[in-house]
Amino acid sequence: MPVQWYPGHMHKASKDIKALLPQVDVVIEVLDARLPFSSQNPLLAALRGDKPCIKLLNKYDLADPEGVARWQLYLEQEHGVKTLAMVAGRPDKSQQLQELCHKLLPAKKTSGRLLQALIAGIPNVGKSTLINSLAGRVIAKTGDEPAITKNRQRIDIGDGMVLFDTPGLLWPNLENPNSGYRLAATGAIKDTAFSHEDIALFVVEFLLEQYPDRLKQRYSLDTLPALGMEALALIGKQRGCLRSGGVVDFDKTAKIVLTELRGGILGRITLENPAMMEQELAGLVVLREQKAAKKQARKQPSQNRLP
Ligand SMILES: Nc1nc2c(ncn2[C@@H]2O[C@H](COP(=O)(O)OP(=O)(O)OP(=O)(O)O)[C@@H](O)[C@H]2O)c(=O)[nH]1
Ligand SMILES: [Mg+2]
Repeated sequence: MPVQWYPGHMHKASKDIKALLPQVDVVIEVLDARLPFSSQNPLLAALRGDKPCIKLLNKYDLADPEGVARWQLYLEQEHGVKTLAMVAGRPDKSQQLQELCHKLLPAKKTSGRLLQALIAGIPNVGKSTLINSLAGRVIAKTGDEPAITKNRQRIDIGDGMVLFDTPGLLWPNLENPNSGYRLAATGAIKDTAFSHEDIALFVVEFLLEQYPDRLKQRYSLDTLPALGMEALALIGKQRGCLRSGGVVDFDKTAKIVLTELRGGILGRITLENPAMMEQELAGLVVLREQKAAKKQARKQPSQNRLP
């Protein structure tokens, strides 16, 4: 089922989280390690205030370790924030997470009170997989389709810890067009205005810049063209994605590139870095100002118009 981001969803999620927060000792924000900026929920930081927060960079098995390390340094500059690179489902990593929670809040364990953690994150980042792994049994349904978790759950995972599953639906920041592309590239959002070809082109352009050797190796390309569209055409030819008359079938080629990216076949890749984020956030400020100015101009009386 496609995900739609109704204002009602946002309102309900914020209300539910606000109601739950007084009981919560630590917020565990699950992010996709390949896109820690684009997989954030834009309101969560404001909602959680100064509650301690662990940012879990999940799907670390698919992300570039160097890129993740850079994000960890960046994210931990924020007061009260710790990070952990995670592969949800791996027991050693679950153990590390529990240890980190107790380390952040040592008084809980010594006082014998339960440590209560809220697991929050946008759809498809791996929250349910993580909860099942922490609980040691299947509690939450998991799946490739976003928006599977519907109801709030309180789960005792032992060792003095209780989890709350994300209530409601937390949406990603789709105001930034590049974030939309990256979320679509990883398969986090399926219902987008972009075609496979648009998304694959975005990915190939990024790979040409950041991971050119991976492209060369995977698609047996001796040299790389400067343009993404040309690279996509070469990949199509290599993979025999041709229509009659030898014309490249871009849709088929795009699907191959996206499947290989999502499955980690192109190697471990991180799709954004803190510098890109800063630049895109600055671009968004300009975009918002332009929109506000246009709105204001529409509201102005027609004094400047000719009679
Ligand atoms: N490779 C990899 N896949 C993961 C990892 N964690 C989760 N997944 C996969 O990602 C998909 C989504 O996982 P879920 O646990 O259902 O995600 P969710 O955040 O609960 O999603 P919603 O309930 O829709 O909000 C599933 O196919 C999981 O198997 C991970 O660390 N590595
Ligand atoms: Mg879930």
